[in-house]
Amino acid sequence: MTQDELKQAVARAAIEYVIDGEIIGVGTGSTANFFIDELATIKSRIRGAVASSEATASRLHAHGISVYDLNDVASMPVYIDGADEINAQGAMIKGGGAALTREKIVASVARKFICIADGSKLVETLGKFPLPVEVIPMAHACVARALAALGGQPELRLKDGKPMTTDNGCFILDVKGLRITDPVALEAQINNIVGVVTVGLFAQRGADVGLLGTEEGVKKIE
Ligand code: ABF
Repeated sequence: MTQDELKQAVARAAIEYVIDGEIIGVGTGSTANFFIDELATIKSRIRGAVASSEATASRLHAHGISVYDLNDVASMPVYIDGADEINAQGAMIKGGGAALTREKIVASVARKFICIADGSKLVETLGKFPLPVEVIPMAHACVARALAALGGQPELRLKDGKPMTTDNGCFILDVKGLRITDPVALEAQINNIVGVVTVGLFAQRGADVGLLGTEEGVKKIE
């Protein structure tokens, strides 16, 4: 199976977690896009969705799915999103798609986080994928120094030769060289650096269920 077929399989499997008559939180990225396309096939069963990025909102709109402002939604049963890495405990690295802050906010309002990914994202120790950290633009250099002091090698993410700007008007530092043995502690530590908006470690609030696409079928971790 191709990687896209594995992503499609988990996207389809995630439909079983959608609750009729409710609002669903929807993540960002290619796996989340497959999920949005599946969601469109059952759109009459849901009230609508909250999007974790402008790109996801556009795709939901294109399918005729109502997109709610998070400020108008007090709670939602489920948030479904991809990941760049996930471990067996459900801790994740996210943010390769630069939507980490909105993803973390929407996930925080959901009662259950379902992570969908192809099996290659399952790792024993997080950190091979560079850890994204969203930062306030004026602070990128001082935050980079603080991340280097933690043992990482931060690099400012560029697009067309300029710092890439997120949906929130901020920058991203991608931190290589971290072997993350205690993701909960490192998440708290990086969150504490002045100038950091969000760290792409989702460990304090990790995935409740992971659906991983493998050649042997969809594997579930919870
Ligand atoms: C989002 O999309 C992210 O937080 C993660 O960076 C990325 C995963 O992308 P894909 O599904 O394309 O591998 O969920």
